[in-house]
Amino acid sequence: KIMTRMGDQALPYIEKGDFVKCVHTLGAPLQPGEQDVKWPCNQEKYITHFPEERLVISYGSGYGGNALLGKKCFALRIASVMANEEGWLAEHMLIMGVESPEKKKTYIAASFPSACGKTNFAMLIPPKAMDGWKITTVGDDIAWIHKGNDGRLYAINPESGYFGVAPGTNAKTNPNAIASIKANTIFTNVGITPDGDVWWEGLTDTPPEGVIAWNGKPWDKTSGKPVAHPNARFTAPASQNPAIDDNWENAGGVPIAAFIFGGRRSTAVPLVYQAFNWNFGVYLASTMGSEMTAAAFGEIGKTRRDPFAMLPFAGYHMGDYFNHWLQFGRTIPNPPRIFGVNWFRKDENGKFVWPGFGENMRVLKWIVERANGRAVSIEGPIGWMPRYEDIDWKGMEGFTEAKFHNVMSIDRDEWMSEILSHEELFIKLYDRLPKEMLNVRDLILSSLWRSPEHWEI
Ligand code: TSX
Ligand code: MN
Repeated sequence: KIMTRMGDQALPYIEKGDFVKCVHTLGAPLQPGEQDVKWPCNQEKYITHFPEERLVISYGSGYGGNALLGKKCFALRIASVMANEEGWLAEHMLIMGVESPEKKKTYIAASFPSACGKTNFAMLIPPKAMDGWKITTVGDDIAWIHKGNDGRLYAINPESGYFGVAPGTNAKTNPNAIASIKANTIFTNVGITPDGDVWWEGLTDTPPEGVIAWNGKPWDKTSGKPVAHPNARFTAPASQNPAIDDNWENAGGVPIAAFIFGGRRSTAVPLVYQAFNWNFGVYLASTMGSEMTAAAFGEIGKTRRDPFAMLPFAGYHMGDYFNHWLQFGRTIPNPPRIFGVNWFRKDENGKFVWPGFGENMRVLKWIVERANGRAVSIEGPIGWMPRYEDIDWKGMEGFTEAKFHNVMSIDRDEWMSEILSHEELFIKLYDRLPKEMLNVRDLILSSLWRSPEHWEI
């Protein structure tokens, strides 16, 4: 009821038969004694999708992503198939409004793989020095995007709540999320304090005494084990977000001026760049990758390619999905601009160079100005890039031009390995890969060789 609009609003559609049938069961309960075996949940689970029948059957998992069938199962996997057939987009994207001091609002949709802080970004609070700039949230996870009669793209958030990762969420990293979970919220796999409150890693600087860990056992501080499961979640009504956008429930959607794609990359990918055009943007999003921070998806530190952050959520072949994006672009005369961002580049000592969080507003300001046809940029090897003086540094003068070069430089050797790694993705998708991907790859390689070996803005 928190995550989706249900009841009276849905009944007329169900009466018409115009709906996606979904059934979920946890399956057989654990037998006495089984709680203590290796797995804290059922080992046998089947999250099955039948796109042709518009049907989902989910068995054996209580995890929100597998049990809230309106979310990943319907709104992304089934909906992406419907979107491909019907000419729209169902995307793993947040939607935000960016309001300028002149009160002009620009809407942006952004896509990041897991562990990049998507919910934090969707609720960003600009730094004090950037007086007059304001971020409003339309959604933090899913966007359904269609063409408007005016040729622009309009996005809605099909959800009504936030199913966000709890660990790391606090009053500094995301004050709006903390405000959103003050009441009417379900917490899963978090720690519980003696007074019945919740706690997780990063919520406060020092853990309280006498906490029960996520697995129901008293937490031993010295064990090195976390109180909350690393994937512990809050489920909170979006209406409780102080930064909720006025149009967040507008069924017509909000007009999208730009798409942002980002990943967690310690090298190679610069802080921000703008794709030369729609096709370059589709390439950028298709080859998006993120370095693993948890063992869940493979080797820690290794870049995992996650095209459009849709790898686990596209309901059909990823090559056809790229082609759908390319075809979609052919039908819009003035498509949204496409940008790549990376908040996670590290210096030679392994330290993050960019402070991130609220300071990302400076990058957003440049993006918004570019999308609105203003702001200067330079033709870099992989896209348009801001010069130091094209970014608003008010209140952040300590971030020197040298540091800016450090997060913006493009190294030919690094990018040649990068392109080879794109190739590894492309050969997996060979039988359905659009020819544009290989053409754009060649054009990027060609401009890498047109630029100095270590290109600095
Ligand atoms: O959410 C993050 N964002 C986006 C915020 C709007 N995180 C957290 C990621 C885990 C989910 C970030 N972490 C971001 C970021 O922009 N950047 C970083 C990396 C970073 C971490 C800590 C610092 C700086 C950068 N701390 C200090 O500089 C003191
Ligand atoms: Mn998601």
